[in-house]
Amino acid sequence: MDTINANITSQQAIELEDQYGAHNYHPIPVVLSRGSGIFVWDVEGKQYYDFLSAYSAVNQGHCHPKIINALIEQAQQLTLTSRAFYNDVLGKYEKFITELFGYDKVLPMNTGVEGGETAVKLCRKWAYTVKGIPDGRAKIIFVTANFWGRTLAAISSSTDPASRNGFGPYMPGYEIIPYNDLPALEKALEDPHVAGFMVEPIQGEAGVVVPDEGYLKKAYTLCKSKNVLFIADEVQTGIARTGKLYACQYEGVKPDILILGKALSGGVMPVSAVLADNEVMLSIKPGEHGSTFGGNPLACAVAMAALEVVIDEKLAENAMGLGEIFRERMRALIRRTALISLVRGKGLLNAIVINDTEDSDTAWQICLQLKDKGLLAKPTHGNIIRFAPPLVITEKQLHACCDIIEKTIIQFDR
Ligand code: IF1
Repeated sequence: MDTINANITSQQAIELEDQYGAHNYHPIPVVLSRGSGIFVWDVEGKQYYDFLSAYSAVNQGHCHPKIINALIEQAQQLTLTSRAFYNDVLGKYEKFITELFGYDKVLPMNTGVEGGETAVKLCRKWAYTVKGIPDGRAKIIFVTANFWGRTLAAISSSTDPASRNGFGPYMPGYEIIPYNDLPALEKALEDPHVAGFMVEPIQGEAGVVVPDEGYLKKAYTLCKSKNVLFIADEVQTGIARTGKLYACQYEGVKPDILILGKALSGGVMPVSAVLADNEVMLSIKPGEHGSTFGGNPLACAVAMAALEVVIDEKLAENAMGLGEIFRERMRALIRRTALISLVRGKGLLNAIVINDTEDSDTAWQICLQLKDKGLLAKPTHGNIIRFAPPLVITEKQLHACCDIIEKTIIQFDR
């Protein structure tokens, strides 16, 4: 087939996807063929700053040499054994990641949503075998505008019509309360059948929504007072993105179950992990949960390298410092234009809110103009743009990017 090896134009690539791929996405019209660090290039060779980082999966930058080397070296040794046999990398990785995050045990999975599923299953199993909730009655509390993936268990907790509608029937055993609402949590926790509370420390999909200071700490304390597991979905906020190794650290909260994904592999392959201490983790017994690929040697080698890069290159510290600069630049911009009203976020997970309605296409139009000026970002909802560059960005580069954003917003014209 010619199309497989021949170089194609952006237009041809878009047409192929349109004709042969399911229409479950609506991408920004740019066709990327190469990435390095904070940059990606399209098939015509145009260079862009990547301000999405594959939804925070490439925190370490595109094709980080240390991670790619780990991938290549391990790929030449052994890629997959299944968990029917031991392999010589999994144990090393498990020791490394549990010591780094301070947990007794890890359960390795692949995608973020599998991490969430694992957490929910683990929580239910713990509820029946340790907490003593009657079988089949365990309840897990979620919050409005949560996002943890596309499986039926995940969309059953969703309040977003696009994610949820038309895919029923839905999974029972959930209760949804408003985000950032401690009295609502306190009330929901009165039900003795509540087993867990699952929350993103900063809501990504919702548009980088940061809860009030103290919310996570207080929510954790409330959960503890009712012997309810506090489950943190740090698939997007974890791995240094918000300026800490994981975002709950801002409030000194150690979740009972911590879910990681995305940048755990530096964006090289799907690698997720669920961390918990023995009392929780050992409630799942052999044969009760797993995955063909979870804990495969390739993933383990890649994840160790990806975590080492985060530590060696001080990516959390960089995200923390540069995040302050980014938000300050955006606040200066807000004083100059009526087009944007707000910047919010932590570390290098930020968003600006456009002064327009949620169903407008202003954010989309701005993103198209940013693309023309060499910066890629994606709208979330009609009036929010998320800015999340790889954490290896330098201060000088960040200023150059803020210049592009500033110029685009000031000149914005539809
Ligand atoms: C898509 C947004 C981001 C996540 C959190 C678990 C998962 C995700 C907090 C599941 C995934 C994604 C998936 C991606 C779009 C996306 C997203 F646009 F919806 F808002 F990142 F911000 N927990 N987030 O954010 O991880 O199974 O995908 O590995 O197209 O669905 P996954």
